[in-house]
This record gives sequence, C-alpha cells and structure tokens, in this order.
Amino acid sequence: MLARSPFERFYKNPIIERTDIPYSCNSVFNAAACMFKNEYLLLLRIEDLEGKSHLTIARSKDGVNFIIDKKPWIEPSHDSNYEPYERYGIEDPRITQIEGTYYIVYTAFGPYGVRIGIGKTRDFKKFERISLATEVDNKDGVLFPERINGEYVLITRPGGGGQRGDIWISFSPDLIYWGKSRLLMYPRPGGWGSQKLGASTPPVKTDEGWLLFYHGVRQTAAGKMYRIGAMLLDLEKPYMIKGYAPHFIFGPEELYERIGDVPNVVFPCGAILEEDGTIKMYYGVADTAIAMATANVEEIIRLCQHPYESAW
Ligand code: M1P
Repeated sequence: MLARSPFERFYKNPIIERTDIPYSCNSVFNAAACMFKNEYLLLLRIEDLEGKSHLTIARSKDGVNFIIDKKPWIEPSHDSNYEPYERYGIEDPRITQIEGTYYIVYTAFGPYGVRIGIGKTRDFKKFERISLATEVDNKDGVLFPERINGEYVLITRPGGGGQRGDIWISFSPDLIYWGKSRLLMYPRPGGWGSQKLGASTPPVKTDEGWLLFYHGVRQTAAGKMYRIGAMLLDLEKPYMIKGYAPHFIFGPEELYERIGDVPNVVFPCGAILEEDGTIKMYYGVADTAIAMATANVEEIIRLCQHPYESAW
C-alpha cells in the first residue's frame, strides 16, 4: 500500500496525556519544541478545569520520554498591559531561538478575541513579555530563527477570530512594531484546506529554503478536519513561496487523532531537525494529548517542488 504521508508515527503515541500531568487539568496538547542544554524541551499547552490554558515545561533526553514540571511556567498575565488580552488563557506556543535567546510566540485569548503575544527567555526560568504584536483576530504566529536583512520576520493568521484565515508575513526592527505585511497563502477553494490555513511550526532553514509546515482546515459534514501541508520559502525573500506540496502531507488517521475533545485534529507547534536529516514533529491530537512523528527532511523538500502560482 502506498503511504499518503512522509511521516512515521512514534509507535507508543501519544507521548503525553492528561494523566501524565502532575496536577489536575482537562487536557494537554499543541506543544512548542526546541533543544535546550542537550535536552528536548516541550512547552505544553495545558487546559485547566475552567477551560483556560497555560504553559508548562517538559524535558526529555530521548525526545519521547518526558519529565513534566510540577507547576505551570507561563500563566495569563496580571500586568494591566496584558491582563485584558490574556484573561481567557494563553494558547498554542511556538519557540524560536535567535542568538541564544528563546522567543516564545503564543496566542493571547481574552474578551476581545485572540491576538499574538511575544516573550523571551534565556534559561527557561525567567520569562519576560515583549509585546502583543497584533490586534485581535490574529493567531498562529511563528517567528523565523534569524533576522533576515536585519529584520525579525513573523508569520501570522489574521482573519475572523479563527472562522477563516489566510497566512500573512510581517517584518519588524524590534519585535514590537510590525509592518510591510503581505499575504503569503490563502485557502484554496475546494481543497483540503479550503476553510482556513495557519502556520504550524517555526520555519526550519534548509539549503532549498525555509521549510514551513502549516495546517489547513476543511469543513466536512462531521465537523472540521485539520491536516498539515508544507511549503518552501525563499531564504532571502521569505514572502516568496519557492514551492509547495499540493497535497496534505499528514492528517488524522489513528484513533487518538480522530477522537477527543475536538475530533480529527493534528496540530503541530514544534519541529526539531536532527543532524541526520530527521525531523521530529510534535503535534497535538484531537485537542486532548501530544504525539510525535518523524520524517526525512529531504523527502519533504522533494514534495515541495510544485510551483505555487500554478495552483490558483
Ligand atoms: O480545535 C482545533 C484548533 O482550533 C484552533 O486552531 P485554528 O484557529 O488555527 O484553527 C485553536 O484553538 C487550536 O488550539 C486548536 O487545536
């Protein structure tokens, strides 16, 4: 049988479930990932019993067996500059390392809607907020791992508070003021991501370009179906799509991806490229647990050779 995905699931998925968390919660999903001091570090989105999310650190030597902190690390802020915008929780983190600083981009959720928050740490102890980078109705922010032509580069998903969405790219001298925004990709009518798109994991640098995983949502008779696509962005002009995979490259198949608080959801927020070319993708499953799958980066790049323009 021909595989429909370059990814291979870890045989003991899911790797982290609610019962692994050392305190009461509803669920754990959509974790950011990075390497820190020779360990895999996940920043878990944990939804508490009130329905609000916070972020908790988990560490591992092998990338699949994690030791989870006994208490949350980042919780909704009490600072009056942030509190109204994080009152309902902080969600879906992504981690990007630039010159020894780890930037954490997250979705701030409050009574006015969702917007993108950015903070930083150097040691995963002290966390300092930098900015709320967008107004409301924007989420799925991923920061590039280096400045390009002197500017920070952020991909976001403005649009309808999550009801619809295109992928945009913006630039900033300081992580506070963002501009020169351009549309990168929009949902393709009738396709696997026809309702909305959103960046999934921070771009990974390859010789062929920035590899970006993104999710696409299709409205089906049974509800929304979240799947994953891939595109390659130009290294110097990251607003240009060099190529993409016209088909989704990963989607819900296993029961743990199909059944949960929100069924049929795979939602990566972290991808780690190993020296041997293996990508470890950490993804939330059905808004209920965390799983891991691996793929060869060259194989994914091969799938991204389709010219973008010809699709529309
Ligand atoms: O329930 C599926 C996902 O829905 C939202 O994602 P998006 O707005 O990008 O479609 C988020 O709430 C996400 O956390 C959740 O996994």
